[in-house]
Amino acid sequence: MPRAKTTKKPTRSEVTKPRKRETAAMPMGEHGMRGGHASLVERNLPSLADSMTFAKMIRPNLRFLPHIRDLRWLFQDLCDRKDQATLTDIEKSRYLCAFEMINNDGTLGKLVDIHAEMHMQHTNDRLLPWHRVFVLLFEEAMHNYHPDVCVPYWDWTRTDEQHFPDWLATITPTVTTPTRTITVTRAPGPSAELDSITSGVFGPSGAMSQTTYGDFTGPINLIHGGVHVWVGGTMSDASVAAADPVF
Ligand SMILES: [Cu+2]
Repeated sequence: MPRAKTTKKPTRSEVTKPRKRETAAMPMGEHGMRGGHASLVERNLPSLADSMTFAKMIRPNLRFLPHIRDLRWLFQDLCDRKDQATLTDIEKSRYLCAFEMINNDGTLGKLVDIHAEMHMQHTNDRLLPWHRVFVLLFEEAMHNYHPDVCVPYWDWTRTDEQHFPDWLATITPTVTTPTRTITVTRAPGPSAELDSITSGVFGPSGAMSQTTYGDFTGPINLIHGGVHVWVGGTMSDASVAAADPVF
């Protein structure tokens, strides 16, 4: 019996070809990508520059409106980075919606693969700046769908937040990257463990008592790794960790 015709997987060159075309067709700054980091987004996630969403479509048009100030809620320049425990139900649902959208359009998968690559971004001084740019790209991708969404922080040093965030507990997405499919799993540890990691932050020789960046990043790397391991499952493996929305 002849084998059923299967869809041919694109070769690497077929996958990378449109990237060149997109970059050439979309000069920096078009479609309302703002200022300096437009090129950064384009370079790393060219499909973002090429995609067109409602939020993006109205952004450049509204720039010329005299009452743009009344629309600040839609076009905030900087993110109001809130404690995840203080988010309203609307803020949580918008965040989850934007997360799902960038998962569906493939952007999240690309970011997960970038994080899995070797950029020397862990266990050294590059940890904080590298991940700051990574979160910026992640946030910019979500702004494609919800311009007012900001990545919140989880203050696991607070006694009342020393547990896995409730609103994310049931969110275990399957993320398809350009190279694999990842289904998020977790195995959070006991609260007391987060409390002991906290002593590395505020303790006598903890991260916050350091006075130079070099001295600060040493303990921060250990603390950061400790929380990844505490969450467990996907988060405890750097090659897949960024697929978990708690990341
Ligand atoms: Cu990382």
